[in-house]
Amino acid sequence: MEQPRPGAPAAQLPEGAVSLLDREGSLQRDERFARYLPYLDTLIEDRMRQMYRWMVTERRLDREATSLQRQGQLALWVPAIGQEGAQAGALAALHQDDWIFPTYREHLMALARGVTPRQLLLLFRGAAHAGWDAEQHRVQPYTLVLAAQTLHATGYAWGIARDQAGWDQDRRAQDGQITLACYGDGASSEGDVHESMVFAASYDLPVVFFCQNNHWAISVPSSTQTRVPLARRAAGYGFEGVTVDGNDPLAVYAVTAWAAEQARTGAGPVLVEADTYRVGAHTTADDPTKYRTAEEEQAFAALDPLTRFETHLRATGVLDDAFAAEVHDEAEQLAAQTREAVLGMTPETIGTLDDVFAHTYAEPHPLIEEEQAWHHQWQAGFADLESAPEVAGGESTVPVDGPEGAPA
Ligand SMILES: Cc1ncc(C[n+]2csc(CCOP(=O)(O)OP(=O)(O)O)c2C)c(N)n1
Ligand SMILES: [Mg+2]
Repeated sequence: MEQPRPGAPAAQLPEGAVSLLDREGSLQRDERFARYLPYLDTLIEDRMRQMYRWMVTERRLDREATSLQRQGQLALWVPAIGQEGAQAGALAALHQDDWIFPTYREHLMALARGVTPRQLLLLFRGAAHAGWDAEQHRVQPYTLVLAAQTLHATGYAWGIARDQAGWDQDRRAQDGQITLACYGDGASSEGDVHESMVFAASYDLPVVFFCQNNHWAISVPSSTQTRVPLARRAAGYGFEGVTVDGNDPLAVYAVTAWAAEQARTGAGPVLVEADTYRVGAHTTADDPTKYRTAEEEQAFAALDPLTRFETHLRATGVLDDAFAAEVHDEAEQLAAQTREAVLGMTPETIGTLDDVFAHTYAEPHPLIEEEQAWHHQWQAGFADLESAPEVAGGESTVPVDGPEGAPA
C-alpha cells in the first residue's frame, strides 16, 4: 500500500462541520445544527429533483468535455466531478436574481442558470469571443485570475446595498439581492480574499463567500494553505464562518440558505466553506497521480455526493426509476448536442487571434500593434512547414522562442 504523503487530505470532516446526510445517504437531523434545519424543511420535492437533474447533467457534460479535450477539440477542460453536491446545494439556496461570481469550475451553476454548453465550451475551445450575457443569467464570466472575483462580488454587493438603501441609510432589514463569491482553498491564500472580507465586513455587505475546499490547489494540499478549517478565518473579520459537508447537497443547501438570509437581511457577509473533493485532475493538463495516492482517491470516492443524494431521494420516495431514467436520457441528449456544437466550431465561427488583438482596446494601441506584428512574424515561421512535404525524422523548423526582437 502506498503511504499517504505528509499533509495529504483525509476523507474526514473537521470537528463541528455541518453534515446531514450520512455516508449511506440517510438524513440525520442532528440538533447541533438546529439553526439550519428549518431551511431544509422549505426544500420542496420538486427542487430536490431539480438539484438531482443539475448534478447528473453536469457530470455527463463534464465527461463529454473531457473526451472532447482528449480528442483535440478543446484547448483545456476543468473537471468539476465530485463538486456537484456543493454547487447544487448552494445554487438551490439562492434566489433567481442573486448574482454568482464564479471561478472557472462552477459548470453546474452556469448550466443550471441557462448558460448553454456551447457558450461554456467556447471559452475552453479558445474562441476569440466567448462568454454569455451576465445580466441575463446572473452569472458573471469565469475568472481565471484566482480570487479576483471575490473583489468583484464584494464591489457588486456594495452597489446592491447602496442601490437599495441609499448612501446614508442603514441597510438592515432590507430584503434584496446578494452575491455569491465562489473561490477555492488555494485562492483563499490570495490577498484579494482578505481585502474582500475586510471590505464586506466594514460595510455589512450582502455577500456570501462560498469556498469549495476540494483539498487541492493543483498539486498543493489544502493543509499547506491553512492550519485551521478555512471557515474559521471569518472570525478574524468579525463575521460567521461555517464548514459544511460539501458532498452533502442538503447540508450545503441548508447552510447556504441560512447564510443568504443573513446577507439578504442586512446582517452582513458570511463565509461558507464546503468541504468537498476534486475527483479528477485539476485540469486536463494535470496528472494527479504525480502527487496523490490511489488510496486517497478511493477514500473520497466513498463520499460521492450524487450517490448519497440519489440514495436519499429514492429512500424517501422523491425519485424513482422512471425519473432517474428520464434525467439520464436528457443528459445523454445534451452531451450529444454539446459534441455537435463543439465539432461545429470553426475559425469562421469562433474568430481568430487577430480578433483578440482587434478587440482588446476600443482605440488602436501601440503595444497591441507591436505584439500583433510579432505574432504575425512568428506565425510566418510555420509557412515552410505547411508547404514542405513531411520529412521522416527531420528536425522541426518551428522557431521555439519566436523571432528575434520579440516583445518581452
Ligand atoms: C492569481 C493567480 N495565481 C496563480 C494562478 C495559477 N493557478 C490556476 S488554478 C490554481 C490553483 C487553484 O486552486 P483552488 O483555489 O483550490 O481552486 P481549484 O482549482 O482547486 O478549484 C493556480 C495556482 C492563477 N490562475 N491566478
Ligand atoms: Mg482547490
